[in-house]
Amino acid sequence: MSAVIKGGTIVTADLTYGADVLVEGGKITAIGPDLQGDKVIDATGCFVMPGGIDPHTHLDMPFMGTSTADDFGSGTRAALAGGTTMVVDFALPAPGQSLLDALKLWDNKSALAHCDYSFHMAVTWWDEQVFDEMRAVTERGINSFKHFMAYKGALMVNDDEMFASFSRCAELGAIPFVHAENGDLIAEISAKLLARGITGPEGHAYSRPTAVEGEATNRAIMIADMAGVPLYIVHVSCEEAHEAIRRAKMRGQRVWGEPLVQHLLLDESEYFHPDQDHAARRVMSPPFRNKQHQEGLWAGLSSGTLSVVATDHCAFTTAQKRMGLQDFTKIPNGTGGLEDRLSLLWSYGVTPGRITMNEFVALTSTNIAKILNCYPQKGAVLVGADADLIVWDPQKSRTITAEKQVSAIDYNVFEGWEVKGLPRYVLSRGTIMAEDGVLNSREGHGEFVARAPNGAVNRALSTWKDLTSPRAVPRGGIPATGV
Ligand code: DUC
Ligand code: ZN
Ligand code: ZN
Ligand code: ZN
Repeated sequence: MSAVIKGGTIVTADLTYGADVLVEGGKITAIGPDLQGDKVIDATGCFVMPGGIDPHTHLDMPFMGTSTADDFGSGTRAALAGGTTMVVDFALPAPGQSLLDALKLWDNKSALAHCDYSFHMAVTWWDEQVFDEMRAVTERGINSFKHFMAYKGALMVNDDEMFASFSRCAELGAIPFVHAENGDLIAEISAKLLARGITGPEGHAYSRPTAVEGEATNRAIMIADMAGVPLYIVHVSCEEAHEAIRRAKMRGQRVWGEPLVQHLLLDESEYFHPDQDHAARRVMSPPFRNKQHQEGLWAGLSSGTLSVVATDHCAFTTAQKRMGLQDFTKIPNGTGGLEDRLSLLWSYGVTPGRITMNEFVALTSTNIAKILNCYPQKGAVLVGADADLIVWDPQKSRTITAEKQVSAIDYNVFEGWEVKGLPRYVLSRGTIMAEDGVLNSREGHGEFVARAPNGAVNRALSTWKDLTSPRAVPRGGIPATGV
């Protein structure tokens, strides 16, 4: 059984052209004029693009005394409804838990997946066992390791642990990811705010000023340089962090920055809303910033200093958010966005001319597929690639509302936003999963996408510059475990 996507305009990260796409056995088998297939998928007036890849989700994740409300079932259905055909979720070992045990847990959770998925492995503690297990994790097809510089006393790793783990990533050809916020300072500032009687959600914004993100981003970049490893910085929300990435790139460091669609569009005024529920529902870390920071992020997307737009989809219900009614530090951190990322970025990025259609594809799919080393299986409209495709109708519009969403939560942080540009068809490995917003997907259809180690290692510039000095440390010369 073959299908041909007919009459559309193909948009990739670098080309825009009219052609049909033939799909057979889950793969793209031909691209060209006047192709024939058993079934015709009409793309007249539409753009044919690679399905979205959201590299930053937290599905069915225990966090802050509760668990995220979307699991791999509702989460991947929400993804497909909006045109995202692959998610990369974070396997999160509890401190002291074996990485491989955590992976087993995430393998079980992902049995519900309706679209393809992969994992990053979080490093939330450090010893010889973690060092050893990191190799086994890469052999399981995971080439990215996440580090939290915040969440002190829970997930946070210290600089020595981060340096050891980054050095191990360098040896394994894996990419470290960081949540860059200074967890020590956040804990101090939060305690001071609570002591002064600032307990509401606005305290969350006060407790995490842009400086704590900028400081941590600079620190992570310099540690990555000393370890001689590339670095991926998740949820870049402010100019201080963005500026650190710009400078690192100019120095010749391979560093990528990922803003979220929420930070591009929502600002800090949300935390000062008179309705406490409204504000608490928008509590995530880092918090939303002011308009100047937003403009900086948009500029980074068009100039290429920021590489990927994700969501950090981490959805909690209003009831869960109310756990922090008396104390903002107890509001589970996280917002949704998986379902609306593409239509929002199209409507508020492509339509007003902030980014081009080709940049849209790069930012939502192709760039991250390359970074994570699953390109061109994913993120491409090429013969041989997986037929994860969207037929995108630029005329189709709707108003975002929780009432009609797939995500399991009872609100949407973009409630009332108008979008124009939505998928007409969403295909996962050649099968139509959604048509005009109506899902026809299947639990268990989603497959794990294995990703080999990435060849894109960095030389440590800090060492390289000093190579002639007697104090120079050759790359790899510092024992990775520190013992
Ligand atoms: N930030 C969030 O808002 N939620 C999950 C974890 C994170 O870093
Ligand atoms: Zn984070
Ligand atoms: Zn409200
Ligand atoms: Zn996250």
